[in-house]
Amino acid sequence: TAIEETLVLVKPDGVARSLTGEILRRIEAKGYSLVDIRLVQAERSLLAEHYAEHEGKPFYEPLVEFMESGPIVAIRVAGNRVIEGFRVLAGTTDPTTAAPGTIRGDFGRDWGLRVQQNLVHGSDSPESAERELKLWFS
Ligand code: DAT
Ligand code: MG
Repeated sequence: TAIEETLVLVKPDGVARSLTGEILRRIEAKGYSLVDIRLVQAERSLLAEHYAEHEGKPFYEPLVEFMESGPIVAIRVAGNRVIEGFRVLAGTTDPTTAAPGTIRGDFGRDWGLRVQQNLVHGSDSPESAERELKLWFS
């Protein structure tokens, strides 16, 4: 086994739609552990660091504005290969085609209308997880 930690964010759309409990339920049902959790109104500086890899892309500005638009639930999650495993639970980036049974596939709404609004974030690698956990929990 390889016990890892990852950063999960319930984005403002997930919080506003009262899906936090459902998302936590899926994380716990999979056998992962909640290590820490907080409700955050994210500052632009935090979001700029969090999404540094996307700076300059056409969707960057709307993405950051959306992430500033309301509270986010940040969760430190631990488990065996949880970094990859949570991304499987989340489903692909575009909810329009995310598989049924995934968070984005079951609850995400048409991406064409609300490009950034795909309910959750999960770190994509051990390096990202370490960097992002420091940003959101320090
Ligand atoms: P993920 O969140 O699946 O890791 P990502 O890191 O590539 O995806 O992008 C971060 C967020 O930016 C994503 O959750 C939604 C938005 N996004 C990504 N690609 C996009 C695109 N081509 N058009 C609009 N928004 C996009
Ligand atoms: Mg990403």
